[in-house]
Amino acid sequence: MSVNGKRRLLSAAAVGLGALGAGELIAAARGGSVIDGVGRLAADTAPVPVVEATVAMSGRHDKEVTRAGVAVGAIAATAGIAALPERLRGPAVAAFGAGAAAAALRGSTRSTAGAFGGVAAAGILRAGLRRTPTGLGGGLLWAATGVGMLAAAETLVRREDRLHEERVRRVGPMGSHTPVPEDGFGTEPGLSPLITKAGRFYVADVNSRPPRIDPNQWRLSISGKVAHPLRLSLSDLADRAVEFDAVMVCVHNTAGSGRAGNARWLGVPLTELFDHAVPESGATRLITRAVDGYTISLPLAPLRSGEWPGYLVIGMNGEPLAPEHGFPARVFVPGLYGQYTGAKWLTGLELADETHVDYWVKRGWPREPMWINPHARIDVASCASSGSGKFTIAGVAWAPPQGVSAVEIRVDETDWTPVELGSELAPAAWRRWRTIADLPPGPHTIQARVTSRSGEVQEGTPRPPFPHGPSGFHAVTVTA
Ligand SMILES: Nc1nc2c(c(=O)[nH]1)N[C@H]1C(S)=C(S)[C@@H](COP(=O)(O)O)O[C@H]1N2
Ligand SMILES: [Mo]
Repeated sequence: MSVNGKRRLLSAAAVGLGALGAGELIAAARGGSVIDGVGRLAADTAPVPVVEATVAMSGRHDKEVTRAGVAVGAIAATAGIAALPERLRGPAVAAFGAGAAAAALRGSTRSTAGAFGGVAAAGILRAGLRRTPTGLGGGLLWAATGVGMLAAAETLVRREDRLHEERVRRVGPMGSHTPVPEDGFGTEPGLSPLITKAGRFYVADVNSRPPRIDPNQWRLSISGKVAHPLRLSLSDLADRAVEFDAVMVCVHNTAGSGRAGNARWLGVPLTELFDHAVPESGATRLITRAVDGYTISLPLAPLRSGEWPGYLVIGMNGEPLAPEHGFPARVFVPGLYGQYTGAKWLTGLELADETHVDYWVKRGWPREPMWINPHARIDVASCASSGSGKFTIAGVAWAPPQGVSAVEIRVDETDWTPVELGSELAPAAWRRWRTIADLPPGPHTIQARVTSRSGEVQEGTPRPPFPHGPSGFHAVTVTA
């Protein structure tokens, strides 16, 4: 490509950035986002291998990576449009704007503000491409304006998020605030606390940003095949809620990763809701529906009998659920992977037959809820006293709902040796463990494994999350 050609593409990309920034700011001023609409479209339609690769690559930053990917894609597409013959550019820009608007208007997350921003961005793009800046200065001005407007849009969104967080806090405490019992380990530098604070708890869902739900307007409907449909407010639910401790684990939590957290939850046992609503004979499935259009359905029989103790959760660690963790309510069945445990940001519970197909099941994930594979994570592997080969090895392990009966480590794939366990908060919660290993000089690989109270020993063969959940030992290397 000629130097001029390259410069033209760069200028066009700068115009693209400017137009995107303007569209995003216009959308944000009305409480929406062009980028988030396209990001959600990508999350809803990407083939499973693409989703899996994105999650694996971006770790806990999948939302940021998706947003950045959308922005880079839009800018690259602008350069592509500029390379088209003049007569095709107008239709291409129009198609681009229509696509962004359609993405914003899709499904239950539809946003007219996002659509408006998309159309505005296309208009600005068309005007900008007609007179693509030729000099360096013109291009830089477009780009700088674009970056500035993206930053301004982000500021607006953050302000709305803060206002929402305040509204959530005003709901008041959700839980007894009785101190969490000590497990005997105190605070070990680097070792996960017994309870994960909301701000440190992993966040996983299909949205770019958490939906904002007004607690005063919100009602939970219990409908479908029930004798007594119900509509319950947050305070109706709070009156019947109990506390329980449990670990929540994402099905994408591969060996040693951080997509797991342990919390003290406040929730209404689902059995109690069923007692009031009275499922009819044709009801075999509980569908949990959310404002983001996500659904998870669970078999009714084990939930109704209490064999699977499920909860309608409204509090986490003494507070209302944080917006990103599903405020005002979510369903949680301890022991099931997050993807199968129930939806955040609930709108309703529907009792139904077997015909409904869930969000991820449409994309090829197994239909039936999946139980969490027991896992031991190594948080700490550090020299206990300098100059010696003594290493503190410590971490957390879980095997919900049965609980952890043993954790072992092995050095360089030799024999497994048991470690000391902290006392158990609850069988469904994670349990901390620790040991001192005396290591000869040189590099060593340390692995950990857990055994559940039902005798299930953690599977060591590495396996990716799709389709049956990840397995494999967490391993760390140290040099003594
Ligand atoms: N409405 C809704 N609920 C959802 C999801 C979602 O995308 N939308 N993701 C599920 C997944 S995959 C997980 S792992 C858990 C994560 O809950 P957390 O973000 O509070 O950790 O929420 C589940 N509930
Ligand atoms: Mo997940």
